[in-house]
Amino acid sequence: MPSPGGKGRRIRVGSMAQVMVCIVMGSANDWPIMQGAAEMLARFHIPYEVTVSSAHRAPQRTAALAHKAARRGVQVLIAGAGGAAHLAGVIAAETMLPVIGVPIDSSSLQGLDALLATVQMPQGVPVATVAIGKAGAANAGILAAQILALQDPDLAARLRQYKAELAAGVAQADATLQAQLQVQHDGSPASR
Ligand code: RP5
Repeated sequence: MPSPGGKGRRIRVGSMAQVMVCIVMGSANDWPIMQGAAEMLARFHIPYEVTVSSAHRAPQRTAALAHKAARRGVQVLIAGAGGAAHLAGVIAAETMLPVIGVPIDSSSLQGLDALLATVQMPQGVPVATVAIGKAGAANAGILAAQILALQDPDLAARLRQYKAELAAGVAQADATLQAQLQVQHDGSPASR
């Protein structure tokens, strides 16, 4: 997928299908992190779009984007920002769609500032805040998929398959570790 950019332009993936998830970033520089959310949505065959907007640098653009999202058929918004990260909160203030916030570690505080700014919403305006950085971005994509799967049995099946693969990976990692430990044990003087 190309880097997102261009004035007022949204990169759209799944061209013939209705966009279900809108990924918004405070800066195009957030893309290397937010790409993780896009990759998860693609993995689950969810049509999405990516755009840049900023709560501080482009407040009107951000409000308009949030206002129009539901009318355009978007069902979940993912907002990633760093520093004094108000993007997810401002979007949540302007829409009834679920908003997932990704704190990005782009400042000298390594994302702790973005985490607190994203998670500490006042009562009445929730933002589902995930972990700082890459794991959070990937989890935002998975969480969006889980929300959409409530109304989509095929998507739910793809998510179940993904979780089964995660569990199989853990079992495989343990089997590999046990084999290594066994070799070490068999080679130790005490076992001879
Ligand atoms: C935030 O400020 C953005 O989300 C980004 O993480 C950070 C720095 O933005 P740039 O100055 O790199 O555009 O609003």
